[in-house]
Amino acid sequence: MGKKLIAFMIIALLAGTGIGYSVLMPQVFKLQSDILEMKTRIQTLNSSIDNLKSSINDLNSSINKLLDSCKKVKEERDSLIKYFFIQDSDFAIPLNDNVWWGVEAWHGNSDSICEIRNGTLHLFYNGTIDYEYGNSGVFQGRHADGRFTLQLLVGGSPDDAFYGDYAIFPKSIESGKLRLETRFKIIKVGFNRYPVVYHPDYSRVNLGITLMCAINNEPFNVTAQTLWLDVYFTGYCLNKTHTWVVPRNWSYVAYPDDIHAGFFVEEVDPQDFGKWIEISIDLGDYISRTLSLITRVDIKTIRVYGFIVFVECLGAYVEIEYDYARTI
Ligand SMILES: [Ca+2]
Repeated sequence: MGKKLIAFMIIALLAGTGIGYSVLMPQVFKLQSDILEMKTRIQTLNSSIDNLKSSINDLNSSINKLLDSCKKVKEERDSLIKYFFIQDSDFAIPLNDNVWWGVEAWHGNSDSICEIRNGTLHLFYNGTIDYEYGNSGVFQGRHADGRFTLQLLVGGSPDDAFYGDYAIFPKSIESGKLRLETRFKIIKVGFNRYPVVYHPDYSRVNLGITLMCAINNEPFNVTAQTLWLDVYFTGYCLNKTHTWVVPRNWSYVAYPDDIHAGFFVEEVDPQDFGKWIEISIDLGDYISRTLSLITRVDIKTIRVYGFIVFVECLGAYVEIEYDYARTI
């Protein structure tokens, strides 16, 4: 007998006795129940997917709201930043008639020269003392010592600027927001005597602009901790025989009582004395970099009440002319 025939006979026998039905039916029920359960699980999964989708939408909407808030905060912060714009930046008005610039003469003496003539600021300082710096220069706004000229011109840009007591900067300023341009000529620099303070081996000459600032919400007066933020255009160390240029980007911070901090932003080689030097720097960047040097005080913002354009010496002398000093 063939195998096919035997199988047929067995199936016929099972069908005839009802055995096939009773054996297979529970499996069919089980399958149906499994299918039902799978359907339910798929429905649950679908509903979970819907819930997830809705959560994702909610999240997206929250993210958009947060982004909007960040944008608003940044816009508000930007509207709080006030730059200062230097008035009579070309040094066109003689000091006798000048309401913008006041004379700065720290440890001034009979040799000191501070005058505006022929469209330039002419400065000479002869540092004859050996125990402290002295300077010749002009200031604008309010001086830390209490003197003041007219208010500063402040604002987000020269077009929307107004007269105010101070410019305000956050600790970090975006690059490219505030530039300083100046043109000057160093006429002569020379050694007088060795100092008895700081460094006995060499005397010093610096020129630049110093911002006189209040820190955070602190007041600005002689008893407050004023920040003197120096942007030196160039500086020199001198002894009897040699003159060295202070390297570009050399920085310092000192906390004698007030805070003094700053950068040397350029180098003018002694062979270029007598030539006009033009400098254009990202002042906002140097302010930020200087503020990040100061670690002993937690600075959130500074207010610039005034600034000084100057030459200063310790045991040395310097004569220079500034053609202009402007912020843009
Ligand atoms: Ca000028």
